[in-house]
Amino acid sequence: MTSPDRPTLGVGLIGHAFMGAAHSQAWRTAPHFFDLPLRPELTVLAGRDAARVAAAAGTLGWSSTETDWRRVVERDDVDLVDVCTPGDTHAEIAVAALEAGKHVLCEKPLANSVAEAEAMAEAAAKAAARGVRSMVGFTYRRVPAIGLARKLVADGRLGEIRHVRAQYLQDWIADPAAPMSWRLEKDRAGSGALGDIGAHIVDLTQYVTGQQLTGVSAVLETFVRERPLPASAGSLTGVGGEGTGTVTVDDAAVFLGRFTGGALGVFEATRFALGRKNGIRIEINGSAGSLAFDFEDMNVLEFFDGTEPAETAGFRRILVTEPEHPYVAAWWPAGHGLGYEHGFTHQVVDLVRAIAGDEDPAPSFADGLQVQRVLDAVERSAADRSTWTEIPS
Ligand code: SOE
Repeated sequence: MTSPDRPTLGVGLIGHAFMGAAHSQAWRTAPHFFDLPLRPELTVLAGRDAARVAAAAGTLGWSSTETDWRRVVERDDVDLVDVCTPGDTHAEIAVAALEAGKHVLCEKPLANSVAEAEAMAEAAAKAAARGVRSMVGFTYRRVPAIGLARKLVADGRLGEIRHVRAQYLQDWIADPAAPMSWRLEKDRAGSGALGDIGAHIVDLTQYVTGQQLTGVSAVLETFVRERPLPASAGSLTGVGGEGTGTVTVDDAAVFLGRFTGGALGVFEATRFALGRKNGIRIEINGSAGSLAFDFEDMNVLEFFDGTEPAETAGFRRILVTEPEHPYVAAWWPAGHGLGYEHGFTHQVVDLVRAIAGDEDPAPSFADGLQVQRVLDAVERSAADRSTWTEIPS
């Protein structure tokens, strides 16, 4: 619990759809469960439609609203700008906020292109020299089982990493009648399954292994090219609009990669895996052990210790709900488990502590840029039908 006499951190959130709601609950909840050095205040929520943003502010707990994000960046009672808009606006908002001296949390992927991400990373580096901090929202890093996986690798429990297998599986557009959304428009989202969910498994595998991808070979596919327009903008499900729209992004991305430490990676990101709702599956095989994670069973990490006698060795199901596990002590008694929203809460906790401690939070905009370079290499490899595409460092 954060003491009421801690200095405040005025937050301005831009965007109030799915991610805006997830971030709102994190800003609301974090100070109640964690002892934070600054007390976040839900100062202002921004959205383009006055009636919709007012309704969202009431539901999500924000004290005021704006219909122009520029007003949020200008306001003296805002210390931090949280960017939860589609990717085509990330660079403009984040750079303006950093230049105005506001800390920034920006949803992933960092940008829609490498050029935008470079500008953002440059603005972040300049701002950091003035004590202004920035972070990109690769939220799943903050799942306790992922934190434990990273620790096991860093402690050498897996030995030398040989194989990295990663899938991000959803099915929300497997039905050709599922409506258009901004996530299916290249101009707004940058890419499809690749940037929306593939970016997460690129970040997660690099985070857990402590290694970076050096090159890729990829294929992308768009299975359904025309879709009905939605009843309302931003709706992921409700059809009912007039006519159809053209899908201009990939529906699925599959690629091979090689990591700095020599490990081989196999990646699959798709929204067409019928029955898989939010399956983030990661399996890593090293010379001394293996581990496996599936977000659909997110409180569990499977670990195989190759040093155990063959007679009794086997994958062990670790219930990652002990107070010794990352973040867990702040929540419930052992065995009671955490959910999707906790990753967002932990993200806020780490960001606020970094700001107060005058440290650069991770993942930084530079980390976001590096992931953007991987996504770009995947797109170039798929477009060229080339065998191998290097990722510039
Ligand atoms: C949609 O595919 C989405 O909301 C992603 O954009 C998020 O990053 C992921 O957490 C859940 O799925």
